[in-house]
Amino acid sequence: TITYRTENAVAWIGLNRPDKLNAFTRQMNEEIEQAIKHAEENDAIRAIVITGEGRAFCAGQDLTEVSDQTNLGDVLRDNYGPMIKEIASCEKPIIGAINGVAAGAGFSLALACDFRLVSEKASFLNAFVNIGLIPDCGNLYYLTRMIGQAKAIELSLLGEKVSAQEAERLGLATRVIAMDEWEEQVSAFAEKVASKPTKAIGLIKQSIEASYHLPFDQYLKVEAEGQRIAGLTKDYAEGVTAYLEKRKPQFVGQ
Ligand code: LHQ
Repeated sequence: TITYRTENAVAWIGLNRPDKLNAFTRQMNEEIEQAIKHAEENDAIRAIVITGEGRAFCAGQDLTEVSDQTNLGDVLRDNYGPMIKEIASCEKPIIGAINGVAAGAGFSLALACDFRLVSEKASFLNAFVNIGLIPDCGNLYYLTRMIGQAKAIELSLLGEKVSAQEAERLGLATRVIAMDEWEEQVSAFAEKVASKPTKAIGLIKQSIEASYHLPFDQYLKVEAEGQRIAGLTKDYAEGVTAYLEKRKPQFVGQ
């Protein structure tokens, strides 16, 4: 239900149920989790792209797989939890290449990424309320932080489509990309991110996350520990040397 390929230092994960707008099945949840794990374990990979095959990014849970008898709490805990936690704890940068509509848990998946490159024909839909459910998979955790409570409430309670342009105004989109430049620009962005000091990126992500739930003095301890680790990397040594030699650094991700 997904495609996986690597090119240079980038792992490409494609959600691959195009005739169902890449709606999630349990199998797809598991395959995404495994693919992220696989990319994380491969030292040669320094950026991960998640995108959708066909016209959609992801329409959320496949609604033909769940009924009103299904315990949705268990579905979240068992099917989605491991996938979302894998993404949230991933030390490598994850780029959501939002090629088309991202609805329900597909919207949540987009929010869990570090960047959202948004096609001009894409849209976001917090669809849950339209079927009597609440946003899940960390959706409100991310959304309130990204766009503030007022807009998060608006999107979640009204359940209306947000266009790519509106997403950019709200701060949801890293950038909006014209359709005729889509593949080239997404690749160029992914390659750029992959050329950065990968260990520092992982530590920056951890620090941002820690900042939300630690008192300041404890946050400073996390920061000092992160900087200790960053200071031991080859990329730090290269960064300083390149600066002093007035040349561009060649980071290796170690
Ligand atoms: C679909 C779906 C879909 C199945 C389109 N399922 N077939 C929920 C429960 C359990 C626990 C965990 O948490 C969750 C998380 C969730 O994600 S709940 C929210 C689930 N998602 C939705 O409610 C969104 C439903 N879909 C839509 O609102 C629309 O399809 C969107 C806005 C995504 C796209 O609209 P259109 O571009 O007009 O396409 P379409 O509606 O014509 O869909 C094309 C086909 O895909 C169609 O099948 P068909 O056989 O008629 O061609 C749809 O039935 C199918 N499809 N989403 N979630």
